[in-house]
Amino acid sequence: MKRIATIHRKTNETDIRLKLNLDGRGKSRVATGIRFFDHMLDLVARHGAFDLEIIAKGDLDVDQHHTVEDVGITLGEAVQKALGSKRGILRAGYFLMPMDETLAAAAVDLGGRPYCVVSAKISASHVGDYQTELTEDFFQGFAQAARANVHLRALYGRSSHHQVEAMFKAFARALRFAVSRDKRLRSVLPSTKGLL
Ligand SMILES: [Mn+2]
Repeated sequence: MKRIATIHRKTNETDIRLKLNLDGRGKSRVATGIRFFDHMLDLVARHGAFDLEIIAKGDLDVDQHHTVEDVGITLGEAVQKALGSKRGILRAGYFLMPMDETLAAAAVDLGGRPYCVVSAKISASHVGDYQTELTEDFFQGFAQAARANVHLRALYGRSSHHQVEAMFKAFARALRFAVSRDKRLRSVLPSTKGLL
């Protein structure tokens, strides 16, 4: 069964079209109107080995908040949809991602409990054209919609660009593990509760 999802999410603030293949080759086509954010989403596809298409039209004349948060929500919805029953997946994953002087950690659990913690002290208010603080809003949106635990931390670093980027890369690689399938566990639900 192909683990793909196509989502069109439209509100008064944003209009987002997203296609996801969890078993892709890292190909992406992303246009959100925020160049640095496009760069981060391209990374999510490449480091997660997903195929990802996102066309987002948001009210950037207000600010970037709605667009970034809603892309997070839409990506979370797509992961949830593409995973289906979640039978046979590893369910949880973590990654420690260095980027030059920066180190970031990510842990993801697709166990059905939405919760997000982002811990980073980033000095720049903007990286390129992107409002740095929205990184947390993106991952909050993702965690709620994917019903996932997402914990992210920039442990240290100098460059704000590197800190944000290392967190996105760590997240993508942690998620890549969490959605991976183990043939041996093909029909097994990775929970003793019997529901995910
Ligand atoms: Mn970069």
